[in-house]
Amino acid sequence: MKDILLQPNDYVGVSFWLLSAAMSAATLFFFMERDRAVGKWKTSLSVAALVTGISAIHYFYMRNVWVVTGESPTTYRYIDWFLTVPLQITEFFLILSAVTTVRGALFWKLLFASLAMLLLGYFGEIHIMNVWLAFILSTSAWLYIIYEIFAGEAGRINANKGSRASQKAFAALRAIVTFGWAIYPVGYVVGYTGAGSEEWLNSIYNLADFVNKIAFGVVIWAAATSYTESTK
Ligand SMILES: *C/C=C(C)/C=C/C=C(C)/C=C/C1=C(C)CCCC1(C)C
Repeated sequence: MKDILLQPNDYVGVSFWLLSAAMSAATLFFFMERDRAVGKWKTSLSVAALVTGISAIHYFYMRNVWVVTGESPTTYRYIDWFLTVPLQITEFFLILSAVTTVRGALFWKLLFASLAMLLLGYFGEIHIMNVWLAFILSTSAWLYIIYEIFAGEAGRINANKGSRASQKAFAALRAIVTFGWAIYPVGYVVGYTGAGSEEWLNSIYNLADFVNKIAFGVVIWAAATSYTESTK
């Protein structure tokens, strides 16, 4: 019978546990640090805290599903992503509009592409669509986002627009969407090809969430607090 308590050799279970603690602590941190920020940076820190907060709630549940059943908590994971990815796209767009002139239509394009990316990935993971067809389509949606933020109108950053803090935050967030987000498709490929796949799938997704939710928040926090201090 599968154990109902976390076992010392259940490394994936331990990573779920660490993530739920880290997401909770990050949430508290971003909320408390809000006081140090000025103006719209306060909103940015609130959004960062919402992202880790929503994720913490899901990690509490995902951890239990994993420890008790040893199965991937796919539905909880995707509900989490469906809530947090749009919030991150919103945050990204807010910072983008501070460094260049962009049309509102771009926001909808990024939002739609990110939702399509997640929906297709979900269809593949719950096997209502061929795993590799879903992968190819989902990856195309992600590549489209990268194209938009580098080559599209979002790529034409105006060096004279926005503060240095927003310029730096934009560059860092763009790197996260490119390199940080790349960890997810790697997890999918390893998870659906290799042996011991459920373990790999979940460890890689957990690592990816750590980078993309906590590091994402830290980038915003660094910009928010440096802006405050440089203008004092
Ligand atoms: C906080 C959660 C975030 C930032 C989640 C991001 C998720 C992705 C970038 C997922 C991408 C996928 C592909 C590009 C192809 C395979 C299927 C996915 C959904 C894992």
